[in-house]
Amino acid sequence: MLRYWTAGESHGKTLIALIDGFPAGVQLETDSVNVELRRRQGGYGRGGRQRIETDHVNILSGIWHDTTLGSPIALEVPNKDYKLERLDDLPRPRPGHGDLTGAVKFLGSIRGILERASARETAVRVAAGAVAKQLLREFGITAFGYVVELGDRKIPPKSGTLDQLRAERDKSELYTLDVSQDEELKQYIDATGKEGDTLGGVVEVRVDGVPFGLGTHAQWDRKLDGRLAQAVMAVQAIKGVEIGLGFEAARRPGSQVHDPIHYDADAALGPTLGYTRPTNNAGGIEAGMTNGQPIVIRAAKKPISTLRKPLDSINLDTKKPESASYERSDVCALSAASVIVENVVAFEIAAAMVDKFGGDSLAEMKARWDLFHEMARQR
Ligand code: EPS
Repeated sequence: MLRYWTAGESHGKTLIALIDGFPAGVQLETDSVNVELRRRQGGYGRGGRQRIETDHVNILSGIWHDTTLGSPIALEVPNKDYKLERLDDLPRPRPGHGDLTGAVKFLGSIRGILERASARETAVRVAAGAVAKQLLREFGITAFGYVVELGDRKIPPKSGTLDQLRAERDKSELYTLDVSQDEELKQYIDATGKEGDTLGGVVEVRVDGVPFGLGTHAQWDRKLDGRLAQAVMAVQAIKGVEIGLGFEAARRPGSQVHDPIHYDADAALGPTLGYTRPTNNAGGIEAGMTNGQPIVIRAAKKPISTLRKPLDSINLDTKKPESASYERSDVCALSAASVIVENVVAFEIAAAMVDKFGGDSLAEMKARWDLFHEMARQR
């Protein structure tokens, strides 16, 4: 079973991820993890913290000569802005954050909640996902995330090869698939920031090269769509998750939702095993199992909860009405969310791969992958 936990506070010494159940024999490149970490720090609309940090990973255990051992992998992303002991508590809970509920639930301070609830923690989730991607790469599986809506603006994904789309996204300061909209979107973010307000949006992740049969219909907590939804919903500020058509499927008759099944012997060596589908409204998952089509998953991110023009709140000590506290924050962290969701999705796909093909070593996984494909093509 491949899984991970994280530890660390936003202004504590360091962020930690502990990955357990990662197969032996995978070459790990630190640089590929660092590229993802720097992408997470980018995107237009970020605040002051990203000018302080230059995120990088230290791999503390689980490798020898840059190759995984099958033992737990501890990852660290240190915080340059380490100042927790010098920070005061916040008196007035900020609506939308965990400030009020956390302070009451844990009978403690707001600071003690916000430091852990902060989206800073996603740095180390991205690091864990970037390690998982290096296992997926061995099987030709890629996860690719981009922004499709920003506030009330839509930036529909374009068609093209994965390389073309990646090149377009990497040109865009917003991580969309249409760089020509950047200037207008930047002005929208600037205008919103000037008002003391913030913006959210929708990100989409596409996973290509996924084999048949990850996840299972047989038990609810091993259905892959459920696992993906949990991982994505658990990203800070995510309020909705859709797979394939998602909510739109509820508005159409069945004939315009379900993907017809065809067979094309020429495609039998690819992920579809030849069972081609003219549409992919299911987003690559039927009955909790992958069907050889790309997985398509979207996440709705609410606007950042810290507002420079604060909402009504109370003073938690006096209970008297006061405006919410303000701490340095971002106007829009949607581009970062596309990187985070891409990486948490990658981790879940890697976990499902380990479930299906065994997790002791890469060599054994590859042998079982080959055997399964050979048997499945004869089914
Ligand atoms: C973040 C770091 C944080 C925030 C942001 C995300 O750093 P600081 O609090 O020092 O400015 O900028 O967190 C939030 C917006 C949030 O709501 O938690 C990061 O590295 O992503």
